[in-house]
Amino acid sequence: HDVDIPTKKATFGMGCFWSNDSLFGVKPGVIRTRVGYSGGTTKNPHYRSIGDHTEVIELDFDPKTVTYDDLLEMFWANHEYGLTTKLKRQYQSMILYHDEEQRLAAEASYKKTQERCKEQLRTEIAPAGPFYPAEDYHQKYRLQGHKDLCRSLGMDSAKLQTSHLAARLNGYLVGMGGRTQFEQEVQSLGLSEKQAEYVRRELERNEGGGLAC
Ligand code: MHO
Repeated sequence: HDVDIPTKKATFGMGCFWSNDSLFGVKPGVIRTRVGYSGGTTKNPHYRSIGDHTEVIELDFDPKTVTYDDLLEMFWANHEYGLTTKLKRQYQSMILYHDEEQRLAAEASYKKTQERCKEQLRTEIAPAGPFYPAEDYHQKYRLQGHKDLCRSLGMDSAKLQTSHLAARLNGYLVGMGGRTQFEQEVQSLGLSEKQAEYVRRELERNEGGGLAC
């Protein structure tokens, strides 16, 4: 199951990338997600040798359904951006923009947020440079916890980064997105009745729960 429409990219550093993958993966208009390392200069970073990079999430979104401003709002509302404690470079709060329009929107949202905050923001805003996808086991981390489901869907390492269904399930399975949205799109996701029932059960079981990392 693939969604083939024109998309734009967005890249954010918001702490541990597992939970951000779930958060954005169920957002209407977000088509695909992948997690990785960016924002630094080290060549070929890995989780255990991240160098000066940061954990980031990269999204392909449909700008007709969700705007970059909507995504920025999610950015500010869903992470600890290091106001009072200095964060490790691995968890640096970061917006990596892909064009001039994104740069202006990012800077405006920073300014707006700073006006509400007493502390100096430390969020970094920089042009998107090389993005290094994280190891397979970090992609759709929450979905990968459901081994039988992954097997029945034929989730291989490519699909973990390119499948719209994978992005959605990675959120629904931890209770994000909500039952109403799930029912609205379950037909188009192409799940079997048995798979849909399984996801529904997990969604309900986890709804409203926190997203520990
Ligand atoms: N608590 C997790 C964070 C992982 S996140 C991908 C760990 O220590 O492995 O940074």
